[in-house]
Amino acid sequence: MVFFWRRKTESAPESSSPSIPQQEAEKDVAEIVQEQPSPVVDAQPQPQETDSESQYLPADSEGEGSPEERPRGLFGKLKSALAQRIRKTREGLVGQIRAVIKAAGKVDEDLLERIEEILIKADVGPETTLRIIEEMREFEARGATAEELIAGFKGQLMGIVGKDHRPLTLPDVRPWVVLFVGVNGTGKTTTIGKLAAQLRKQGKKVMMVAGDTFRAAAVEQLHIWAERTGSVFVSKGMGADPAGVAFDALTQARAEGVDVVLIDTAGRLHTKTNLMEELKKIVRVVGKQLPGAPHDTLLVLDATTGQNAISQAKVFTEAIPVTGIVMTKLDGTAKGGVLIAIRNLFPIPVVKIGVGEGIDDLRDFNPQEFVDALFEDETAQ
Ligand SMILES: Nc1nc2c(ncn2[C@@H]2O[C@H](COP(=O)(O)OP(=O)(O)OP(=O)(O)O)[C@@H](O)[C@H]2O)c(=O)[nH]1
Ligand SMILES: [Mg+2]
Repeated sequence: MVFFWRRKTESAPESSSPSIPQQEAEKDVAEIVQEQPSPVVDAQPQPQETDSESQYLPADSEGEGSPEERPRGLFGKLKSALAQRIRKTREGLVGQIRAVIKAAGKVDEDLLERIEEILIKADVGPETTLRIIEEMREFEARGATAEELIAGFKGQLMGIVGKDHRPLTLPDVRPWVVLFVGVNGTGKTTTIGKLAAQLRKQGKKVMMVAGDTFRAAAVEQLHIWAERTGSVFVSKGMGADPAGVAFDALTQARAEGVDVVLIDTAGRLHTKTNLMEELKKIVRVVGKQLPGAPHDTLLVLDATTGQNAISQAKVFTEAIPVTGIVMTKLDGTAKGGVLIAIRNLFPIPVVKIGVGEGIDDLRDFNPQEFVDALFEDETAQ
């Protein structure tokens, strides 16, 4: 499998993208300038069948997590906060593997089969599980002890999630334009709100752009986050052409000296080709308006969807140049193993993780800290 990944910088303007020809970008911009202000809708609204509108409001919690995720007493306080948040994945993945290794006492084929089962159940995915098991066979071949296998497993995970890691950093460009993409309900808007809060704390002037023009509630949800974080809010209401909204927003951002522009997009089904075309159009238009932009395109994936996140990553990375992944909802799910699969299959760094609904529940993804948290051992204390 070959996946397309490219980190765009100002020195790598839009013309370097094979999927965004210059002519197309010029045509899009000409269209937008001509068509405004009449709204253009070239995709069907995505019905929100199961979600109540209230779920789109920012959570009141300030990152405390659910009671079961909170550290309990002195013992709990010894645990790292991250280990608490990813408790279910930690127990379902490393906890169980550690238990079967300890119970087996020796490394043999039977043990490797049990480990394989646990990895699959923890959503590490077939390809990545196979890779891990193949590497573990080498431990079996040289008669490794149970302890050596556990330590080796930690090294394997670190090798996968740490490979080509790159944190999300503010580049030396102004405005820094970040586009958020991902299917319905993964946490794009919430992540924009949380990231804006972090950037505001650093004294940055932040603009939020309502590029999800399918639902009135989506625009309002972003508006609430903008007010809550003291960010500039740009919207042209429901039904407006998202590329047009982004185009105007960048004009305003440059005029007002905005440091960071965060563009929200609709959570669309990746199976709808016209919707992916619309994302491509946003990328083209933004790049035409400001060469090098979007400087980062972050794909937001929901850990609770397990293996679906992999097919989403495939579709989005093939359509547009994704520079980083945000994996949300790692709190409260046992499916967090999908992060390992994603890192094994895509040469795209996970830059942020969502560990709760609160404004402070977005963390930098630090591979070492993540693996250490997965390996925190309650039974050892
Ligand atoms: N537990 C938990 N919930 C989260 C996290 N991130 C987002 N959510 C919740 O997920 C739900 C959907 O989040 P949104 O930000 O609206 O998702 P979206 O991708 O913008 O959705 P659409 O606009 O429909 O495409 C909300 O209830 C959020 O509070 C997270 O890290 N942990
Ligand atoms: Mg949204």
